[in-house]
Amino acid sequence: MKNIFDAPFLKEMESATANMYRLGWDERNGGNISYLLNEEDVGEYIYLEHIIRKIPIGFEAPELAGRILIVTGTGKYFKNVKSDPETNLGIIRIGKDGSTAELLWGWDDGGKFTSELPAHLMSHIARLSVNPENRIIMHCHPDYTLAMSQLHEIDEKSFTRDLWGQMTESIVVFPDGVGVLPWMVCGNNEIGVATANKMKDYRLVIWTLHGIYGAGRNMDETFGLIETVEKAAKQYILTYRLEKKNTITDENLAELAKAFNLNYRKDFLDLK
Ligand code: 2HA
Ligand code: ZN
Repeated sequence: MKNIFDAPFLKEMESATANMYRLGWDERNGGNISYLLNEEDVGEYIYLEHIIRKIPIGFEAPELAGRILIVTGTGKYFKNVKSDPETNLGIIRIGKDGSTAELLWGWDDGGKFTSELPAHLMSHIARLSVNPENRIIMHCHPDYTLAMSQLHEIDEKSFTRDLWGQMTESIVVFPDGVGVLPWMVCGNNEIGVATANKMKDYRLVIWTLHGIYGAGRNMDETFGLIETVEKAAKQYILTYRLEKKNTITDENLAELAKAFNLNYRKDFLDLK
């Protein structure tokens, strides 16, 4: 067996949580990440037949039965993951029944997975149905995205258009736009279903007055999506209600889409 503390997937979780904390996206126990792993990769580091504990998930995810994920823990702080991954993270396998998490490693203080596991698993199922290569679901509370969600109407077309309009890179990074949910109670199946429904069309979903969900094939892609939305939201806030001398027009966005061969949400632009 190789040393789990050298596992690339563990290092990716450590650096993602450390970076997110450093950027102020994950105060206290805010935020959560789940990462679908390949059985062969995990099997090099832990015995897959050794189940430490079985933890009820609270809903059924038969689509993910047998799948293994590394997940942040409930009540755990992102700032502490790097110095103590075994307490703050867990590796779980979804049991054959689809409603039990088999703990294979981690949460050595008796802890368990994030309270947002329903939203994560349902989002994985939704994203996998669109892109079988999707492996990451990431949630956090970035400042400017949160501030923008206080000021902006809850409308996917205008929210996306306003993010795209802040800077040239936006439409290039997220041509599929952002989904937006109204304020909801978090941590339950209802918000999980609502998030997963949006995830069928978007890799990014804003939770109004709470934060953002991102999905991607790997950690960099997912992190980069959220980072780019947050940067655009920062521009929105920095220039809010100020007189703008220069703007990106719908025609400019269409030019960008052509130049970068983007498969973008054409219905989000009003082209003449
Ligand atoms: O895990 O961010 O949404 C803490 C949260 C809940
Ligand atoms: Zn949250």
